[in-house]
Amino acid sequence: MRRIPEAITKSIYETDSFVLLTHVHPDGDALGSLLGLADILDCMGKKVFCFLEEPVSQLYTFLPDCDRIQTDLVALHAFIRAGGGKVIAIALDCGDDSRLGKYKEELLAITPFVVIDHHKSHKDYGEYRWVEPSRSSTGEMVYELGMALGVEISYQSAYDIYVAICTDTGSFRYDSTHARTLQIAGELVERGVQPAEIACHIYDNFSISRLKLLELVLATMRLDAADQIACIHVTQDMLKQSGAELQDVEGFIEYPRSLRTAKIAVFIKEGQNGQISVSLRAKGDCDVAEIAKSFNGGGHRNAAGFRFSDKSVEQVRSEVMAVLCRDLEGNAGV
Ligand SMILES: [Mn+2]
Repeated sequence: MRRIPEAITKSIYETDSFVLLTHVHPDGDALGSLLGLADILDCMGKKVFCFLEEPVSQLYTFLPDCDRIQTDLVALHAFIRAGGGKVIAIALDCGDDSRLGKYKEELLAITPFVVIDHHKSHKDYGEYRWVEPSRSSTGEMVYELGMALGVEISYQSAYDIYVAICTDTGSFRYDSTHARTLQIAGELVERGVQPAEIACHIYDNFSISRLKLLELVLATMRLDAADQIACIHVTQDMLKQSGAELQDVEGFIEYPRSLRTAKIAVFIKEGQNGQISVSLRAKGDCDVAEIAKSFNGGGHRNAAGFRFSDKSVEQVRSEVMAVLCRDLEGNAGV
């Protein structure tokens, strides 16, 4: 485990106002890290502005403090002005500055710009960076940062950080789960976090429309490479038919991934405006980060993704499946 760059802890001590940011379409790690760090900074008596370009997905509104996240750019500018130019931006769990969203340029203009991330395919941006791909989650790093800053982690922060770690490790199942990950989770539980309560919010919280959407999506499953690749997809039509939203598909890729023979799970999502995004999950020693990179995407060894804007779901599927089949063949017998 690497040391936290001193420039980061030093500038946190010396600054009063913080803008916290994360990637677009934030997942549990993004939101948990953001809110967990916000609470740590609160405890240090700092002023904190949590900014997202869109409201939090209803999958995560159970996070008790998620209503502190603001989407108002005018309020953000007012906060920066009030800070008298001495404001730090901290981007959490964002491996690529293009994922900061549509206000990227304005956000990057805040200096110093600090980046805390664990993506394997991390692209360098910002002044101060603490990037550790071996970490299970950015939430784990936020916990270490809180410790390094000498802050007593509150129940609130512990809750947020636990959600971050739990979601990014698939409930401590992925191979990014290390002894330190579980140690930290244990320390969070000692601070009052109840794993069963959080698991209930994350996993046993489907709406009827979401479950209907799952039914439609699972019906699209196609297998290839002797059942080693399992591919599902979702279309705008299915969203209409079920009454669900695209954000409801979070976690659906776990189903093709759960197939005994599957080495790679693929999930193709048709967004609005013809955007197609592809998520990949790998089991064992398959490295999907490299494959995602070849499609101009990124991610981790076991979880990665990329996007297209000018192809149909069918075109994307045949193209991606062909590359994955070749990749599996290439690795056969190694
Ligand atoms: Mn993450």
